[in-house]
Amino acid sequence: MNDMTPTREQREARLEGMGCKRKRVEDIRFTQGKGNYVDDVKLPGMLHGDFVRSPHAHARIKSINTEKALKVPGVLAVLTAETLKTVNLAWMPTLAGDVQMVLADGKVLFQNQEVAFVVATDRYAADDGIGAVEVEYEALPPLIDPFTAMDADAPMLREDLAGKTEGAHGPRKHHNHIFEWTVGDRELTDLAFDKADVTIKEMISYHRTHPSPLETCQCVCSFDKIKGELTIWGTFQAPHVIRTVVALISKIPEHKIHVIAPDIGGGFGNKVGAYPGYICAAVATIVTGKPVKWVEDRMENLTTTSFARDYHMTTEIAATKEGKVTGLRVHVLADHGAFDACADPSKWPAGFMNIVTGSYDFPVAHLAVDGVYTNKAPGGVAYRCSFRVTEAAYCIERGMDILAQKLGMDPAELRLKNFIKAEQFPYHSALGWEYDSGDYHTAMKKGMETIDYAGLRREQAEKREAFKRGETREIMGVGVSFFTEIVGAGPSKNCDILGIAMFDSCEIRLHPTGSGIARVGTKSQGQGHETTWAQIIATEIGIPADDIMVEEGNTDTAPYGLGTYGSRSTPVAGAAIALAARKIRAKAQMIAAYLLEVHEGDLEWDVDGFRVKGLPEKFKSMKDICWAAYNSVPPGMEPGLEAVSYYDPPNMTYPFGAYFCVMDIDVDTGVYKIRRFYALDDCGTRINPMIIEGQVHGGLTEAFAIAMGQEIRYDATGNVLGGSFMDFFIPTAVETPHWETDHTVTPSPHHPIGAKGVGESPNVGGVPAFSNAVNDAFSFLGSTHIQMPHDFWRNWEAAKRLGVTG
Ligand code: MCN
Ligand code: CUM
Repeated sequence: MNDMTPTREQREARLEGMGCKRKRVEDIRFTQGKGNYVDDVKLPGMLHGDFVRSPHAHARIKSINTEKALKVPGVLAVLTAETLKTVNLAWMPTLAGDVQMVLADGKVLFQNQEVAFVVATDRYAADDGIGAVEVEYEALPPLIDPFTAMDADAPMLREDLAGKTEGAHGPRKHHNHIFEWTVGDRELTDLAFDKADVTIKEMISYHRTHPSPLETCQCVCSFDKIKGELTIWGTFQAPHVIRTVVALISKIPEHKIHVIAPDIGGGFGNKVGAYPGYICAAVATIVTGKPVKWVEDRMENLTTTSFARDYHMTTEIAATKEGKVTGLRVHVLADHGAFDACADPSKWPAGFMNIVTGSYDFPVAHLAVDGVYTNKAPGGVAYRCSFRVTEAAYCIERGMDILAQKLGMDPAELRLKNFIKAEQFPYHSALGWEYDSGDYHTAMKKGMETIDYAGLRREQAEKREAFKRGETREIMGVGVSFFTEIVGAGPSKNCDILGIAMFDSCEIRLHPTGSGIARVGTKSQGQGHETTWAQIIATEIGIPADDIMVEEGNTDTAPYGLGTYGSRSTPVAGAAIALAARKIRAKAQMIAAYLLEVHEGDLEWDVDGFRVKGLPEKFKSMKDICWAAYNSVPPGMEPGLEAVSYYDPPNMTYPFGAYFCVMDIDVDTGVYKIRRFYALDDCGTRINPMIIEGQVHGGLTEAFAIAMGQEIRYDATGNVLGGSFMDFFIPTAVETPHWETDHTVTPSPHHPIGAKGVGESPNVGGVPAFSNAVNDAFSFLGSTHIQMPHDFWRNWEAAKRLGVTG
């Protein structure tokens, strides 16, 4: 070795592998306006489609007259349910086992529902056409309040289900009932409550909100009549699933359907579902023989595609007087809107809501969820939710605070007392999960020390006294939130989408000169997969991350994967990537042994190549091996260096975190100031700390928005009140607090690289931290629970209700 030989550390650094704060490679094009989004797809002769939408929340359609619209210059076609019936596409299946109207068939069930699809030479002509379609409605009584959905005299929303007493998830109790889902032991739980020293009960609502990504949902469909092939560019979080669904409902053979998800401008769960726009654009291209583009506007996005939450959770906790929890009982009234279009794994009508025991050692628990129809837009699983883990975490974290208040205990102390202990992992929860790993006490204590929790509580006590003496009009709240997530759907034993097991996949192909391409079944919408997937490969096979191109989103080239949502990409595809890389390394080892004329077993892996044990100068780098793979492989071995891996995880991963929010609220104006927000996350092995931090910042900003203002509200007749950015709170840099991030590392024992997901954690843990801060501020005035969102007006209203302001 001479002086020029790089050190081991230099070789490792050059790889930019796992643990490196590698800069995001995709940002080079994003920050220069060079991304390639669906709306950038412009094909010769392309037409534009747009919807006639219902002004009513509930109405019968007496007639649709398209004659005048068809005379509008530029308008070529107007699709209605009647047209779609000729191709058997007036209704489509939902991922939740329900059916959904593509275009209104006989009646409309929510405001802005799709009624007709106008296809024209440009968007303006389509809009003129929309204005010329004549629809005659007969208004019906709307059902907006989910608490009245199952009243005896509630209007029947879904006439197509009239008389059906069985739904996709069991018996239906009422004509507006979708399913009842129960988990846990009811009898033992009731018994725990009978014997409890202390119990609490509170109706905790998680309001309706919307992920509102920067780019709305959109697609371009192009049918080639000669080849019989359909190409769809779309904002899809799960392109392969879309291809299979299109094949199943269109009868076009799956190999003749090409689905391409190009760059996506944020998804947040909004782009998982299948929407009427996709079906209509596909039908329209087949009917007209020309490519058809459909692009939602902001209002359409906010009011029709995939809302989030709308869970009303009656929460009860039983405990001993010393504060040991003994039972949890939760009933959820789930408002699904007009169709059950929740994008959950098939067997999970309420997602993973049964993680509601959270981070605590509940001996028994029972959860019951009733899903109901209302005259609101469908959806329900979106917005960094980990399949309803957001709701579950909010429920239990609010519940624990309310219990602490009743016991007169500190909320952090109550949590520490009830945490699952490090030695209890793998831990079997009362509601059926096996938590893979965790060290909650360490995380919580680290957080408490960092923010000087005890000092904050002392300050709060002093401020409360000062408030009582009339010396200040400000109240101070410390919000504590400790969450456990469940991400990585999922094991095929209990997770599928329309019967397809939720594995994920990676194909790596290395080129002779020592670079390569990795194709993965997931699809980034901003999470930085192009950067981080290459880092996993770099560490596993010693090729610099810069020399690995990552490609996702083209169903013709990527191996079949179930897509990106539920923070599943790292837990599932991340494992497939590592395992594909290990297959390559195994073959590379054989080639290296052949080149070095030793036995495979005589070699050891060393950063970026193989070395003969005990003979350090005998070394073959991965780059050398790539070249050799194309010209001098051992006799009998196939040339080339590539591998595919399909990974079916043995379990989910269970990331966790400790979040703290310090807030001051002026009782006379309701104006709050977030003094401090500290977020400690444990997502196991960290692939790229900078990307994780970015994910946490983004998720916390969304959590802040949801907890403190965002809401899709409806008036009593079903008019959407949060349908534009005038009414729907999108925080800017001005409102957004400063985020302090921290971490511990508790690897997943079953994941090849020990990594857990992180994308949704900040939203899951963030919302309860904000809400608990507000509630904690008001608690000394006798309040137990104030509903979100905690905007200035609601804070002021709470102060007024509690008699501390006029
Ligand atoms: N990561 C890491 N180390 C870990 C875990 C994750 O470095 N231990 C990195 C990953 O390599 C990846 C990113 O963090 O680059 C997120 O990974 P993961 O937690 O596996 O989540 P997914 O990639 O599956 O992303 C989905 C998740 C979801 S469900 C929503 S909703 C959400 C979120 O990601 N939508 C987003 N974050 C988003 N971020 C952006 N910019 N845009 C969205 O639409
Ligand atoms: Cu639930 S929002 Mo994300 O899973 O795409």
